[in-house]
Amino acid sequence: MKTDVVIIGAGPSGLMLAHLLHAAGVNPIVLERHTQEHVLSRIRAGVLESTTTDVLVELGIDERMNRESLQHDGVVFADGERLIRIDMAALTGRHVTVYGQTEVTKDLIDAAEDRNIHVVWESEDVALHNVDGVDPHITYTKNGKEERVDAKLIAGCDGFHGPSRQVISAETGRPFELIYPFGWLGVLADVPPCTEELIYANHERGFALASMRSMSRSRYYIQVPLDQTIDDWPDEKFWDEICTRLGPNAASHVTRGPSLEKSIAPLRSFVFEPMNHGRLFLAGDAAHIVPPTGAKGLNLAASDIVYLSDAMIAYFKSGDEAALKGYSAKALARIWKSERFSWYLTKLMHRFPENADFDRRMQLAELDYLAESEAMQTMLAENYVGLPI
Ligand code: RFL
Ligand code: PHB
Repeated sequence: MKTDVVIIGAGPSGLMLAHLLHAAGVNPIVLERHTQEHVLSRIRAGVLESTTTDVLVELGIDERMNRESLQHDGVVFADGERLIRIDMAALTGRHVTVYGQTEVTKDLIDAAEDRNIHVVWESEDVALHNVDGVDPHITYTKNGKEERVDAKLIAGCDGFHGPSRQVISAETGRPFELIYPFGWLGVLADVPPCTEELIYANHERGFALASMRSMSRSRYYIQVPLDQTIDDWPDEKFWDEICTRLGPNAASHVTRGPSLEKSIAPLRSFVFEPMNHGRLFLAGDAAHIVPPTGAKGLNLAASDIVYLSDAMIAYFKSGDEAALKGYSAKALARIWKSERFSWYLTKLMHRFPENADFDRRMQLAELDYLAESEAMQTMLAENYVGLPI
């Protein structure tokens, strides 16, 4: 097969890129290792910046999102007893949209079928060849048969563990990484949320987050040590802990119910520079990871794709190599700012095992300052709704 762009990975990055290219008359083929059902079974992000919703609106894939999503004008930070509300709408004139990554992905997959965008599900053993040579191509296996796709450009949208980043040698690319000494235990349950807006809580027992997918489906998280597993957290113990950490105000509104999903995710900050090599361009989790505090992962994937699709379309329309060359630097400028915000919020809200008592006093002083200072609230609101692209 021959195509303009081969995209590895049918997560949000790969699917958004495929749609934007297709809409501009550029031909993509998407290769995805898993089945559609598996891709849609992953419970991940829940908060969308306007950068992300704008892409869906531009593509005309916003009908269900407009109907089912929730608009949040504020976000709440808790320290023990106190709730500090940041009025994002008043401070920035903007809001965030609560609509799950699973729903975004489902809408993108359904629209890809309607628009005849070629997605090869269950493509195994994807391998990249000659990414900096004259005939870049991909090989993969489907139903036991080896296939080959020749493409002018390759997009590595294959997440943190995918093969794309691995073909960039240590002489050419450089990783920057920070691993945190805890993870997030997440629980999804069909119970009404305890609050209208998200609550990020700093408690002396550790971080907690009250989030939601709808007015009848809640998503809660707590910070846990890395040596624990979900077997350490039967439902009742989880509900007791989340109530303690959210504080009495929010806890009095928590509705308990059986967990639909329970998982532990490690926390990591990671950036790979540069985000391209030859004809290969990385986007989304393939190039960077943020800790989930601040909900930036999916939104960064969307902003990468805005930059990358513009550059690829300029290349196919007018042979413009400059836009392709500028992609990495342009994307990284925004990525590092989101990395900073996610790292900052993680440090402000979690209990770190070392020097815990002093750190907590610093955190409480900072939260106190946040409660009093409009300048500080504006910094937080501006970053939370998403920096301009
Ligand atoms: P994805 O979503 O990981 O998609 C990559 C796709 O590539 C496929 N793939 C391959 N395909 C073909 N051949 C191979 N060899 C392949 N290897 C991998 C994978 O099957 C997959 O379908 O990356 P993408 O598209 O860049 O999107 C990024 C977002 O998914 C990610 O940033 C967020 O979900 C991060 N994240 C969260 N972000 C938030 O903002 N809030 C959250 O609450 C939140 N929770 C999470 C998360 C990420 C998690 N991961 C990656 C483990 C929870 C988890 C568990
Ligand atoms: C979620 O709803 O899954 C969620 C919300 C906000 C975050 C992280 C995760 O910062």
